[in-house]
Amino acid sequence: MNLSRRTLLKASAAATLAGGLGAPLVARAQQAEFSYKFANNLPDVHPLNIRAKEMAAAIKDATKGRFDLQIFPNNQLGSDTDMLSQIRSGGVEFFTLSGLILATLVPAASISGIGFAFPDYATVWKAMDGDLGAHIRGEITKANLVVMDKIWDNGFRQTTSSTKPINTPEDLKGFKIRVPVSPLWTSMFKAFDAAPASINFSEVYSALQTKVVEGQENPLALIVTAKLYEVQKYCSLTNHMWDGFWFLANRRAWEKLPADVRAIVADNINAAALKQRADLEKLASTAQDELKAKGMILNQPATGPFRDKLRAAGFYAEWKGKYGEQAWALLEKSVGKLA
Ligand code: X2X
Repeated sequence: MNLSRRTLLKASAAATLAGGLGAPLVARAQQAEFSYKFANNLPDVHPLNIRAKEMAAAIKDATKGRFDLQIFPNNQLGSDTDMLSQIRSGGVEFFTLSGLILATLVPAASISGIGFAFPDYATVWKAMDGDLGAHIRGEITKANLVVMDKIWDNGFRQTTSSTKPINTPEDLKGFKIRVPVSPLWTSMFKAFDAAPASINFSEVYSALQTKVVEGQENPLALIVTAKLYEVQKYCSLTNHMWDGFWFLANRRAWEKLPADVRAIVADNINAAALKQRADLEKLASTAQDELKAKGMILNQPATGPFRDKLRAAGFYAEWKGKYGEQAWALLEKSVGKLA
């Protein structure tokens, strides 16, 4: 042992005795003024977590070490339902959540997930960075959560199954499908006469593996990164809805930050969101080949009959009534007439 290391150990032992905290002196000297947790439900290798890691490093740099963002991917701190209550109580400081699941607290937040509303990404970002997104963020703020300006991407959702490909709406009849915990999702798959089961993402792999459900629906990037191809055979490109993650903060924790730190954190989160959107769009174009290589069988159903089925079941009329004329008009301003 060299001299400096021995000195250091002695110093830290002394600090432990004196402070009774057990933390080595060196580590304590480096501790950030603010150490905040960011929880999410996605795999470590998903673009959201890759960009979040990069963003955490940039924030640490820009705040000269004052702010440390600790990332907990993959439901390490609990399911979405658990985390939604944690972000409200302050158990976690940051959390990314699908607007559709957030709708269990903020009903307006699911409007962006209406079936077959968005034709493409250009229309999504124009609406979510425009009036529709502003309306939703206003409602989230009223529920006493802080939300960053730029929504992160989850993607356009596709349907997978262990039993059969989905080609027409009739194939969904009685289909045992996992949906996230959200009234809109359940309503939509009931309109298809499927048998939806609300299950948090933390339980999806095992629910598919044990065949509690036949299928599920998620964007290609997630089917790849969460390895759902290991427990599903068919992937039907139903493209039935777009989904994104609002970057939420606990209000008390957010307001505790000095204005300069707050600005750095928000700017970096929003900048990372834009990069993550681009990553996912790129991934979606290569993911089909990757899934085929893993042995999945892909098919591309015509979406018209699915839309017609939703219309005939009164799905659009029902949800227009729930969101109200004003919010529905904001959606239709972006995507055209739905109902
Ligand atoms: O739960 C899901 O399926 C997921 C990961 O896509 C969401 O967070 C909505």
